[in-house]
Amino acid sequence: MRRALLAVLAISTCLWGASASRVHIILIQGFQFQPENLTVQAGDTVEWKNADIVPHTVTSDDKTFHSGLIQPNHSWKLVARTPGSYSYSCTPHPNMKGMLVVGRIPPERR
Ligand SMILES: [Cu+2]
Repeated sequence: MRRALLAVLAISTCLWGASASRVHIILIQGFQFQPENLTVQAGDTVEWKNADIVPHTVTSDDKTFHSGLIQPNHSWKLVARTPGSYSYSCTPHPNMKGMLVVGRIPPERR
């Protein structure tokens, strides 16, 4: 009886953990960020994967984040901690633009 209760507790802890923070993938392909606009929650991880044959960067206009050159077939991860709207672009190709919105964690997920 007691063992069953512990098992239930363990499972619910795992489920809560899975919904508390997520990993979002943005593909860099054809000189575009896909998706171009992404909204995540604070604490989530965003991973940009470069599927092109040239290096790109992920650089926010306000310089909050800058990936450095992401080589082809490499990726760069950011843990989005501070809520806000961040427009970003690629330094070598300024016409490549994206928007990352970091929302606050809703009370039910705290
Ligand atoms: Cu680029």
